[in-house]
Amino acid sequence: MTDLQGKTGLIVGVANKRSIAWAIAQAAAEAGARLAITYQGERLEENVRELAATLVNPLILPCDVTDDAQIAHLYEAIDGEFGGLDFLVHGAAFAPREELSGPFVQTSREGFRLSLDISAYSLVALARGALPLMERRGGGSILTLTYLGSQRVFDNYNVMGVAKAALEACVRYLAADLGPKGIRVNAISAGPIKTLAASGISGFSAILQHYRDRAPLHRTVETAEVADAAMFLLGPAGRAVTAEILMVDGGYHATGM
Ligand code: NAD
Ligand code: 0WE
Repeated sequence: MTDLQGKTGLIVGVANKRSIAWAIAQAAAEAGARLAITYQGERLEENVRELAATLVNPLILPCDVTDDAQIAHLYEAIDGEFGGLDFLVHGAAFAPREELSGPFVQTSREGFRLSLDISAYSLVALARGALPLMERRGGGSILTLTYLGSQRVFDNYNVMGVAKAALEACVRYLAADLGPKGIRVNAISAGPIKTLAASGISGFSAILQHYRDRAPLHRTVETAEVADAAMFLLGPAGRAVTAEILMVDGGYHATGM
């Protein structure tokens, strides 16, 4: 099992118990890490506080990733409490609902801007904030979550696919930048999972069924399985791995006809 004893981590992207970031938080806590967990606005605060109550001594803080002041305050609080940071898990993504149906060519300028701000740029902003805290620890590990829609066209994924392509490029550029400081930057590309971010996506059940039919493992993946892969990338076993997009999708990505 991964040993994160004595390590501290920041988890961004927990909305509820089905969140991929929550599964990663649970696995990291199980491995002995002390965690700071953020919530996006008061709407989700109660949810996150209830979940975090099951952890040992968590730090719970607000963070809307579009707000530089909140990011600055977040790292001040973590610095004050932990005095450093060993890992960051980024699981924030958003596109306006109207951009996730219909033709991609109709993507609005504002929808495009907001989607890339929240889903891609936020990794850069959060990595920059983490940098001094991780440097003090002699290195660190940064992990984000992506989807194959970055490389292939999936109906209705639309501007999120463009945002995930940008996010994956950010992983490579950040990895090159931060590697000399001992900071690794990776992504897990997960297969589809019925989380809050998937709810209300018309035809999501059909996407899940398509993966069951086509993926080499003939099943979908679970958040706990994504978390197991995350433990590899966050922990000592992943120490030589950076700039990597690790597919955790039952092998779906390898299929053709
Ligand atoms: P989720 O809804 O539980 O998580 C998405 C999170 O993004 C939420 O916690 C939400 O609060 C946060 N977020 C949105 N806008 C934000 C903002 N302005 N500031 C801060 N946080 C904000 O759903 P999930 O499926 O666990 O998604 C986590 C990540 O995994 C996302 O990057 C998603 O794209 C990715 N992913 C999901 C799937 C899937 O099928 N569910 C597959 C592959 C990758
Ligand atoms: O990254 C995602 C979903 C991200 C997402 C979801 C929503 C729904 C609610 C971003 N923004 C929003 N905005 C909302 O208003 N996934 C990988 C899951 C997903 O979403 C899809 C998919 C898959 C897979 C949307 C269309 C087609 C396929």
